[in-house]
Amino acid sequence: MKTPLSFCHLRQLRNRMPGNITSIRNQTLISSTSRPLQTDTKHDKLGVQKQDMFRNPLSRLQPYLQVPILSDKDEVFAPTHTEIEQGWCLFRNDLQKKHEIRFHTAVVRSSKLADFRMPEVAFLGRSNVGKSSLIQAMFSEVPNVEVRVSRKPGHTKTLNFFQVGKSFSLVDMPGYGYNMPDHFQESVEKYLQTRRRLCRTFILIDGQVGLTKTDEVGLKMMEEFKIPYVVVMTKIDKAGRHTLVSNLLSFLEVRNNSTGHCCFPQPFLVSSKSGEGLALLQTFIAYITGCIHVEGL
Ligand SMILES: Nc1nc2c(ncn2[C@@H]2O[C@H](COP(=O)(O)OP(=O)(O)OP(=O)(O)O)[C@@H](O)[C@H]2O)c(=O)[nH]1
Ligand SMILES: [Mg+2]
Repeated sequence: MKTPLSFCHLRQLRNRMPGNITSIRNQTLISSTSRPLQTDTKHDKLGVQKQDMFRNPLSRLQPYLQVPILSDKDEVFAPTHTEIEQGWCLFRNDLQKKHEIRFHTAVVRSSKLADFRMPEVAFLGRSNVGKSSLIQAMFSEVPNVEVRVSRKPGHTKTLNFFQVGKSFSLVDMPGYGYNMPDHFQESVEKYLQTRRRLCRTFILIDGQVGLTKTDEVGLKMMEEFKIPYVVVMTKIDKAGRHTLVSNLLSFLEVRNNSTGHCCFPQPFLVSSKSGEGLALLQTFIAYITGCIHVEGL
């Protein structure tokens, strides 16, 4: 009998993805004669300028690839500047309009949790990939909301709910893989499989490290559980351009070979340190939770 998949099987997987995904990389990176790809030096890191805050980081990488990152048949999220501003505004307190962001609750088991009567979006990924940092960065304009981050993997141990006005909740979760909590199956997996108002799960992948075996199993399990998810590549400020392009292509190859249809085709690239990509992600969250309308989708 086939053993049901569980994230708990990921506890031991700490090794990196074996470097067998080379086919797309080799074919599609523009050769060094046509447009030089710099090596991963400190100068090569993505330094975000203020005017770039609303820009999709993918657009910086596209010139280095011969094929489009997203094909014509992919659903592409490309909001206008005004729509991004609308999405971004939801992540700030506006007490006059009674839009308040606050920490709501921390639980291990969600089965007894009340229905908060608003959509929820959850953040999942390997321990230390940057889940809590991403939520912290999205709430950077809300000083009274504390989101704890740590260099030590396995820091977040509970499902932490943050309420964004009456619009939606963001759920920070324990990471899987190294130092994952024993209750992971009962807490996180159960939540993912049973929570009625969970509208999308964001799976975070480290942009510098790339897709690991652990991440691959995680993605496979989302397909198996039939849970709609979106991939977010984190820490892009740390990754050199070449590394980032390569890791992005590895993910796209896995996505293209996946038989399921739960993955939103467009990956989001973010840095919680520089802020790059955050406004676009915030707008996407506002859009999928039904808070804003985006033309052309
Ligand atoms: N340079 C850089 N470092 C980051 C970024 N995001 C997170 N980090 C660092 O990565 C480490 C882990 O971050 P967390 O946000 O605690 O990671 P997590 O996924 O919540 O980890 P667990 O709760 O242990 O599962 C911390 O030292 C962060 O400062 C980023 O965008 N850029
Ligand atoms: Mg955390």
